[in-house]
Amino acid sequence: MIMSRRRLLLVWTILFIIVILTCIYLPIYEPKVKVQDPLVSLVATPSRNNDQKIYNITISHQVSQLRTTKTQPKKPTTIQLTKPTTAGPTKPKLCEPELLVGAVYCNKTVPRMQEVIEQLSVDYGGLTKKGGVFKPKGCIAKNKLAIIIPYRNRSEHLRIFLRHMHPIMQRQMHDYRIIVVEQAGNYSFNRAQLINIGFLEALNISDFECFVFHDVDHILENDKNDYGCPENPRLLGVSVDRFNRRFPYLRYFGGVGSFSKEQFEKINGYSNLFWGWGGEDDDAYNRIRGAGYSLSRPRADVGRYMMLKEHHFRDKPGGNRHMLLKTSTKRMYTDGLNSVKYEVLKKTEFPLYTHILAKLHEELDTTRNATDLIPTNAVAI
Ligand code: BGN
Repeated sequence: MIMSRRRLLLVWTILFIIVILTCIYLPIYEPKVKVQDPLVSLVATPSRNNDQKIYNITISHQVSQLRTTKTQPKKPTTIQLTKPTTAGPTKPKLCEPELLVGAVYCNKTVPRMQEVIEQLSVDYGGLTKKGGVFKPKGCIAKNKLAIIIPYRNRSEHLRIFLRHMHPIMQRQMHDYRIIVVEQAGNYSFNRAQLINIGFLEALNISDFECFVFHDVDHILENDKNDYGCPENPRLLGVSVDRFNRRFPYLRYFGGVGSFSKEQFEKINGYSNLFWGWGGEDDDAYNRIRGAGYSLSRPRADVGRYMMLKEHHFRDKPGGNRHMLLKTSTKRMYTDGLNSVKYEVLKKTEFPLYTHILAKLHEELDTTRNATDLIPTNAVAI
């Protein structure tokens, strides 16, 4: 009886020791498993500043889980508790604009540049970086876009334009830069050369894939008019108040046009020979068709623009434009991007745009006959 009581006591003691040891061992063991995979909790904490970091950490998390599974038995409770439920994709997605509203209000009052800077610049809590640059966060923009503005002496329009366009481009989620190319001096304006210069200088800044050539007095009225890369050269300004909302004529390519880099190179840019107002856009239309592209356009209610009238001094119409238009497709491979001559006098990154002041080669004016530039072996397209 005594023996059996002793035995019973021994059994209880052993059981007691086991219970004590288990209690001591478990709390030590549990944190060890958590510490083994500290990256998991990092994944669940989204970082707004460093998307690449999130991506790397997510991968590390998966690798670390694999390693755990191989070397020791899986502990499902621990993994379930700490595994993030929301950190889904391993790679950032393509940007999809979700904040577009369609018709937008156009504020035509003229602001001071400082007011616009205070509304939009990162220096004041806005989203636009120095040089007029924006890149969406948390997703990959479909393309890299340069918005080129041929410009001279339209400061009021530029301020209205910047205040209006930056927020729209940001809602469209483009990775973009606004580049204003200003013609130095008082010689007659050459919109087409400024466009060519803008294209070439933009490519010196970055590897842009899409280009929008934009008159500064055109204010977009519908934010669903997409400025991204078009499949074919695209006329974005279809319905303009100045033309009473009527499409001017079938071959019209003025105001706002968009190209991919390849398309613009294929047509060799615009002609350099159109000094003064008019014709260069019709010539561009001929090149587009001559290179075998069809022209695309948005629906009229989407490609809607208001044209700023005040502070507008129109240049004299170019005297030789009618004659030049007869030879568009014959000149297109010798007169254009590959023949433009200019000098960049100044390049500045202002808070809301990149400014390029260019001096053009004015002797290329009407002193030359258009036919001088047609190579003798040219084939008409
Ligand atoms: C046209 C101009 C275009 C201009 C539109 C709209 C010419 C060439 C001679 C026929 N074309 O007349 O450049 O965009 O008007 O204003 O002048």
